[in-house]
Amino acid sequence: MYLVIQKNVVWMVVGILIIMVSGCDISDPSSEEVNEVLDDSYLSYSDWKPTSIPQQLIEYSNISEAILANHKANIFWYNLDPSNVSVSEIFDNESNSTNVQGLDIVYSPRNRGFYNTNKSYVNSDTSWAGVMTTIKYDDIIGLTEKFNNSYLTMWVKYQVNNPVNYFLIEIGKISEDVIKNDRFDSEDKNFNDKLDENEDSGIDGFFDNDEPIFNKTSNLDPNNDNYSFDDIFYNYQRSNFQENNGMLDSEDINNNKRLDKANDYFAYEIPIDSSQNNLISGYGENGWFKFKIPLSEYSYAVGNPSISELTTLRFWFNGKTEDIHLKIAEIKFVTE
Ligand SMILES: [Ca+2]
Ligand SMILES: [Ca+2]
Ligand SMILES: [Ca+2]
Ligand SMILES: [Ca+2]
Repeated sequence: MYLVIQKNVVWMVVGILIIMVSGCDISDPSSEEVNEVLDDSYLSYSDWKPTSIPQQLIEYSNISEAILANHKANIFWYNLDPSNVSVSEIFDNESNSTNVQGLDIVYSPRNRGFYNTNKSYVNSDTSWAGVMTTIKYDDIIGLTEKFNNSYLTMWVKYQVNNPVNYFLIEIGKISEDVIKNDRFDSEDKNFNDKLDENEDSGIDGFFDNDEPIFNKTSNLDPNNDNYSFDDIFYNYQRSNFQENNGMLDSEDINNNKRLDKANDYFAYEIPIDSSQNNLISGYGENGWFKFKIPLSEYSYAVGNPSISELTTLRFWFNGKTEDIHLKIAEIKFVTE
């Protein structure tokens, strides 16, 4: 069992009972939504960034932050090129020729995550990894007044069948301190918002030679942050790594020029099972289904979240499972 899940199984049961009592309407959306044009907000891979260590993992595991950094597994995310999900694939409607840019997210716990310096990492029950993005203010206008009728909806398809697991979705204020040191780590040494020569080091600020415990035969990339992408086999495992990726990277994902360290958020445990799952509101074709997550029915809260400060959205995964691969065609906040 996974640590976070065990501690919160009571909440899950309560949550499921609430959903059962309130009645869960699983309908076939394909008849009513055939002409739907999917929203492509939040689907560009470049909007998603590495995440800080989830606060509840620190609290429940009784493992220090420094050690949990060594338990970070790999996660990678990408857009296949070009726009590769056709709306007709989901709704079985050949007349709808719209395409959207599907976002693939893969939790790969057998592999060591970036900025995890533990060369002898192996996957364990306390392996973890996640991604986060900033929530656009315009997308949640009106949500505060109608929080009880607000939802996060997502069109999802699993690329690997791995039904006996959960993942976490979190909404609120989430720490940007990815390299956990209470300092703002950035490649932008001279604060000019440009990637200058000798800045593309990864947010650790070191190129390989200067990373601690560098060894030119046995440890070429101690901080495990070197970007690579294999465009022959389309291996994306290291495509979000930051040293020599040609992009200016920093911990500041909301672009307010400082490190936000607060952790005040709502957490939702999402069962991966796509057949017996109260958070699924409908099914499309070809394995697609729609999550509809009631925002007021969170599994638990971390810190003191406020519905008027929903600034960050995080997905994270936990445990030593097989790879979990989500393909997402829409992420949307909805108020009814
Ligand atoms: Ca930091
Ligand atoms: Ca970079
Ligand atoms: Ca580096
Ligand atoms: Ca490196």
